[in-house]
Amino acid sequence: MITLLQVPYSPYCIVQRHILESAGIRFRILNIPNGDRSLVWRLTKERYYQVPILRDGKSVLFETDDNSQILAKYLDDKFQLGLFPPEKDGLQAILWRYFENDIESFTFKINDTNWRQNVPKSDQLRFLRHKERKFGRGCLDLWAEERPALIEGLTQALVPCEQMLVSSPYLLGKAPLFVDFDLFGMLGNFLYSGQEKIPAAHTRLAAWHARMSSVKITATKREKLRS
Ligand SMILES: N[C@@H](CCC(=O)N[C@@H](CS)C(=O)NCC(=O)O)C(=O)O
Repeated sequence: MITLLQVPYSPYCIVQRHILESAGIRFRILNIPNGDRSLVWRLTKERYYQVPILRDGKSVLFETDDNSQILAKYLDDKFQLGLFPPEKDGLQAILWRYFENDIESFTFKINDTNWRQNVPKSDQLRFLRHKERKFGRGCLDLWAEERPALIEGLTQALVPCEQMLVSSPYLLGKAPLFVDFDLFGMLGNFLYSGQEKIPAAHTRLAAWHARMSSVKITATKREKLRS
């Protein structure tokens, strides 16, 4: 069975988790502490320490660069999910860069203002240290102060997404593709605390989000059941 190694609120983990759930694929979740990547390090033979990674039998899958999308493409290929139609390759590659950089630069900071609620107590010191070493001392308090501006920035950054949904139920047409799951993951991180809402101005996006929350995609190839 497939195992997803994740940190539950990580945007990139939510992308993979939601693909697996929406396709009805049987999988196990292994939550790892944000501050202790030793299992990921060991399973990837000391080649990777980020999350998510996937374990499928003897195979261990992980990203090779910021835009590799190895995990999603592996699931797409293995279960024939139709998330990467070739004619949309270029558009999807442009969109996921926008979602994972421009949108995520707002969503993760807003989510991190709820860090004491999201991160287990045993991991809070390592979390704080990790954030402050990367973004500077006091960054979490600063983002809490900047919250209104961050929400405004996110609202603006989401305008193109709202516009894409004017004439179709999903970002690139009638069916959800990888980029729908990708944006869903970034927003899933933003919404994780239960204290945030999709900006009210974006009614189409809110409807899309509700649709995506219970979407079913067809796995035309199923994993063989082992006897
Ligand atoms: N491009 C990667 C990004 C993964 C990533 O940035 N993961 C974050 C968690 S949200 C992480 O593990 N950061 C820990 C670190 O870099 O030390 C993907 O799509 O999976």
